Amino acid sequence: MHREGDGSEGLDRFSLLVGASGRSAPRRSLRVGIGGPVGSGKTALVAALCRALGRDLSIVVVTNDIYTTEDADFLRAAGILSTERIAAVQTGCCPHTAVRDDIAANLEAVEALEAQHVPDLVLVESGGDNLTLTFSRGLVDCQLFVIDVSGGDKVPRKGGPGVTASDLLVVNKTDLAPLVGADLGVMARDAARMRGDRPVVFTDLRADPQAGPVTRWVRNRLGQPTDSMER
Ligand SMILES: Nc1nc2c(ncn2[C@@H]2O[C@H](COP(=O)(O)OP(=O)(O)O)[C@@H](O)[C@H]2O)c(=O)[nH]1
Ligand SMILES: [Mg+2]
Repeated sequence: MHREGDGSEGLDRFSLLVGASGRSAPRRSLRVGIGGPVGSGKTALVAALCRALGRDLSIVVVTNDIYTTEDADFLRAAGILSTERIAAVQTGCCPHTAVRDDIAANLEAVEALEAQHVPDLVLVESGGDNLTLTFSRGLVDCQLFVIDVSGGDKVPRKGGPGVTASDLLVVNKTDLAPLVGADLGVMARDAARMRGDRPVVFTDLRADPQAGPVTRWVRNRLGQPTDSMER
């Protein structure tokens, strides 16, 4: 991984990763879970992160769909990442189960990609679900929760662990706010009330296909400087 500084931030993350995985063998990747309701923009965000970070980081992606491999197929067709870096898990059950409770299929997919590609960054997209989805810390190191404005500005104050406890809350499709009468100020205020100090970013992936605020957050988690080209 390309990293500046004296390396201490990398060492911190390294030991954290060993602790988080509970495995004896160290790994160098940062595993990021991406959850949120169906259609909020999770796959679009995965594509944006690959677009923004794929030039100087090694990235692999695991998608989860309940009955299909649609998200993996979309990402492969988009050509942002080589196809062998994308694996699809077909959960056949509630998305929670596959990323929180019985994580065996996801862990197997992640570890196979890690063994083959030695990535810096592993993105695990959950199947779309309601506001209660969370990832097991045995599967990922941190998790993003993606909601969008199209259901109106009430979603952040509805709470649920995705909104309150995720490491980063992403409020996507801000371009649609005027069309549905969603007040972004209300969403920001409610999100801050529900989340305390945990960060919230607003994105319009149509206008910003590199998801600048999310890319900077991920770089920060990787211990990389964030004043680069995504700004
Ligand atoms: N207008 C608008 N559409 C978006 C944005 N982000 C994603 N979309 C669209 O929303 C739809 C669902 O996105 P997708 O990433 O598949 O959602 P997922 O089910 O959460 O993975 C797709 O048609 C995307 O092109 C955005 O910021 N603005
Ligand atoms: Mg998706």
